[in-house]
Amino acid sequence: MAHAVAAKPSYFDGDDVAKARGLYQLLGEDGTPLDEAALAKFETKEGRALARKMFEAMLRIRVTDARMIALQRQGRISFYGEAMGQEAAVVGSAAATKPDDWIVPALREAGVGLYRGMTLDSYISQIFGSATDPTKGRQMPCHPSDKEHHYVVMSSCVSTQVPHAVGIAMAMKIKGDKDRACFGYMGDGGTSEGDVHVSLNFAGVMKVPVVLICQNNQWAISTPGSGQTASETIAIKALAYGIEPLRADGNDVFAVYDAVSHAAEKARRGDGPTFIELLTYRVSAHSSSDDPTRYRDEKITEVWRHQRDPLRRAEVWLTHKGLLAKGEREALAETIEKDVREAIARAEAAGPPELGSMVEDVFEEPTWVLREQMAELEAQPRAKSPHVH
Ligand SMILES: Cc1ncc(C[n+]2csc(CCOP(=O)(O)OP(=O)(O)O)c2C)c(N)n1
Ligand SMILES: [Mg+2]
Repeated sequence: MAHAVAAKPSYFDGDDVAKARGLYQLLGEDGTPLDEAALAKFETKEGRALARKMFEAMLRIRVTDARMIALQRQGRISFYGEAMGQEAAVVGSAAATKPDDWIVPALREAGVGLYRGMTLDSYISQIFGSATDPTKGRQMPCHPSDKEHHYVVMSSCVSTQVPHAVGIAMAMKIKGDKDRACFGYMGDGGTSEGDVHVSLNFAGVMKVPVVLICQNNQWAISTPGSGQTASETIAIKALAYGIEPLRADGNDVFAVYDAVSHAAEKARRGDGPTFIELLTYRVSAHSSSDDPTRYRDEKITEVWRHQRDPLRRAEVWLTHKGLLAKGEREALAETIEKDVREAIARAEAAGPPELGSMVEDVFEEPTWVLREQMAELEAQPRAKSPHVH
């Protein structure tokens, strides 16, 4: 039974400076509830289903990432970037999107695509660049896209996705789209790019329906947050552009969902942009090509890996509420692992795309130059790819 909770002022009712300096949290580091009133929405019938779904989605990222890193180490894929430690920021924000919205991700948001319905087969085929890859092996691994679910391919050039997101939101506004928003992601490092500031200015002036999300994982490859900005917080930068700043604990999936929902509903009502800083930590290396032991104190990483683990935090609450039974996490992880392994087997069995597909899709018919080059290429002995077995 719901018990009376003394009304306390909501974080969202604070002034913008307080929001930019604060940190919205619903669960403590050990999973204990900090705000029963705000958490009550996850205890209704739909709320409970959502809480479970978000936990499963976080676990899917954790399990998939571990498998992909293993494949990279075995030489079966060329490259991978994990989202370990950032699963709550990814999933909590994904859960606040609606099917009609558009998503313009940065490096760590593949889980947003998966949450929205991108299949594991599509995701994994795109990592292999196999014949089943909808983009025909033309992207680097970890640059997935999913047209059906409005998940735009990640742009490798840091922060170019931010003007893209603001531009899409501007198009929505011009077209008079109702009840729709665009979500643009970036990292902490990305906020030092000029693109972000130009975009924030434009979004503020034009009041476009955009939700800009910065996953502050405190590292940009080897550059720490202290080397990135002299600002008190990242969220506070939005104030200069007349944009509402929010700052939430990125390892608290419920706080992330609430903060991003607040921004999304505002955008869908036509009340303009929001900039959200999600404070988290990059527990993994930057990518499979990086060794963080060379530039950071991994004792700090261990604190984030264990004490501040976003999955454990949600798991404690879910278990306490009877939404997750003993041993269920392990059973779920096993099912996900099986699904991932099967999708890997299918992607590998499909082999690489047809050589001829290289010249498709640019011209209606490949030009004579392309046909000639293709004939020459086909006549060459084929070197075996180190990534195809
Ligand atoms: C314009 C540009 N500059 C540099 C790079 C190389 N680069 C790739 S990721 C990255 C760091 C990004 O850090 P951050 O924005 O914090 O995102 P994170 O990797 O932490 O998710 C850099 C410098 C790039 N891809 N594009
Ligand atoms: Mg970063």
